[in-house]
Amino acid sequence: MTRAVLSLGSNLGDRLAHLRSAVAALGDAVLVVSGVYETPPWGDTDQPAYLNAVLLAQDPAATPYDWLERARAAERAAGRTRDPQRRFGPRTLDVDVIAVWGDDDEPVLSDDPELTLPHPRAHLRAFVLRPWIDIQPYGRLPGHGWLTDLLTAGPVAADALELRPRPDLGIESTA
Ligand code: PH2
Ligand code: MG
Ligand code: MG
Repeated sequence: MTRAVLSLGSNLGDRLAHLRSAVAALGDAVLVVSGVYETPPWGDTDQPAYLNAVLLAQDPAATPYDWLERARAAERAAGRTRDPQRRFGPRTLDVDVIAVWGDDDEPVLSDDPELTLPHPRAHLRAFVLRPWIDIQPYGRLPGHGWLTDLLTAGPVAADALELRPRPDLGIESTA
């Protein structure tokens, strides 16, 4: 059994529909979904604003690589194309595996470049931490500590002020 925190992002096309399609693609594995946030582009700033959210998923059989494969399948279904010249460029749907926990509730650690766990930049990204706190207020990012501490530290705190909650937009599955 594994549990996984996945982050969702979209800044091309019907952004809300893309986030919803990811929740639908993950189906019964989804335990809880955060609110949706409108977020300025981080890293490569010359691109449209994103909608971001985070979800917690659980599956009795999934390995960490199964979560990666499900994330990629959801991206493909949303018509994701990759520009090799622009690693952090605009995308219809980005689904990132942020952290995974095993049966024993211990975090999975991996330095495989294909699937680094926890995600190597999660602690720097207000657009991941803020929605994650929605669903796990006492959550910790393995290796980095409390989410609430990370969100209030240094440059992340400044970014957090730029996030706009969008309570008018929901992506929770109604099925
Ligand atoms: N994803 C990126 C690069 N920059 N900025 C925001 N606000 N949200 C994202 O999801 C995002 C980003 C690459 O994965
Ligand atoms: Mg990403
Ligand atoms: Mg990605």
